[in-house]
Amino acid sequence: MFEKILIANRGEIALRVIRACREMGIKSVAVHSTADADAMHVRMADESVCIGPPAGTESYLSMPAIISACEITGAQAIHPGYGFLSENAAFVQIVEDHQITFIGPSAEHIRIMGDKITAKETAKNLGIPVVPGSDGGVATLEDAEKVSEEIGYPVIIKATAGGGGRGMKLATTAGELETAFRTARSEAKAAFGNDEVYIEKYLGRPRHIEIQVFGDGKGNAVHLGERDCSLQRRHQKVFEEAPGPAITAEERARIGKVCADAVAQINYIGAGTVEFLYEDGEFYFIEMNTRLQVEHPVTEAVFGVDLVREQIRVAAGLPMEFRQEDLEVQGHAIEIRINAEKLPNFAPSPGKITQYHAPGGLGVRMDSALYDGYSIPPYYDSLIGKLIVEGRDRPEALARLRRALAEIIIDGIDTTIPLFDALLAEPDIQTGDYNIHWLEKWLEQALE
Ligand code: MV4
Repeated sequence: MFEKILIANRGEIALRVIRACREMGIKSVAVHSTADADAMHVRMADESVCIGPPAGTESYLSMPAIISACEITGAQAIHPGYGFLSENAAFVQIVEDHQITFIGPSAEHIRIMGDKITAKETAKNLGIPVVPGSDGGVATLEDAEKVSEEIGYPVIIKATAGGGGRGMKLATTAGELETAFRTARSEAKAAFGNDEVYIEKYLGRPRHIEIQVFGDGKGNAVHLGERDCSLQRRHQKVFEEAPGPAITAEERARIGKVCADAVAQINYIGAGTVEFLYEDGEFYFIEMNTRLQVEHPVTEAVFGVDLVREQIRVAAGLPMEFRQEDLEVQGHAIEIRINAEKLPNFAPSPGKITQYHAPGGLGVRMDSALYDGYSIPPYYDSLIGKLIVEGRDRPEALARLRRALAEIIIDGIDTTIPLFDALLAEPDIQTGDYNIHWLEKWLEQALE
């Protein structure tokens, strides 16, 4: 096992990894920008190294600075968290060239899944159901017309180098195809330096359902059910839950096995998430994320596992601590993302926290790097906390969420907490009757 791990991240996810390290008797090294000298992850780690100025590009994204920090401190492995360098194949290669272990998948698997066409083709070949569409890239308007006629309108045009909703264009009818195709290509070129696009049948009112998978890199893999992450604003998740309110135990077992078998076939190592659109009882693969996700705690809650501990174990060459037959959903968990943002426009709201009080009690987990007197710097993501609640069933989890929200105190800045008080009063949220468009539609009238 590693003696020392460097965490190439900040905020709540850095704390999450430091906590797993401490429980495993592993020393932790925090890295930080000059803006984060007083951050909680620096205080909580065993050691820390300043790696650059405030801008993420010059600190948390600086590969030489992070490799140097490993060499200076003698850290044998790097945990990337999410975001920053977590899905950067070139970084994984450089880490390995320095005889340091990257706690995550191989550079090759990250590369495959980072290219959305290769990802979809790979998924299809591994037996995962995909959205009907073009086989690979579509280079000409004629090809775009041909594919679209075959699959039927509406169609969606997506950038190969995109993902997470960036660079998508909808064509509802044949008349809209030319403009959509040309716009998608030029926007993809401008945003990603790659104008390749592909076409899919557009699904009108799906849910976003993602399957948590985990591999040992030696041909063994399990699934840990699904999360419903349909409640999103501008492709940012806001509220996530496990299990999905619309998914049956039979569906979970079936699609879960398909995903676990797929990643086992490629000797996938560590945590991964297979993303689907789910409509009328069918799953359609859209993307795979090769990292630990922000919303992993809801899966941890209902399966009773520590995903970060398992990531560290398999990276060290040890077996997973669970087998598929031991993994059963128990109860219900919900996560809400608390951002330092001012409603109704979600404008960033950094600044000094004059008072912080975390909620507690049965079934409540608050993952946050806040503390009294902390100043949230303006340079990074606005996520400042994740409140995760669990109950024996969905109504109990919802009741606990309402109760925990009433306990939280975050003073000195604006947060998205009031959004959740309003959201929890909605009958559709109480029954779980929502899809990927529900939140944006609701926001149009709820927060004027
Ligand atoms: C789609 C779609 C409808 N049909 N693909 C957006 C993010 C990216 N991961 C995939 N996205 C979508 N792909 C087809 N064929 C609708 C979306 C989409 C969406 C997906 C998940 C969660 C929120 C969303 C919001 C708008 C559009």
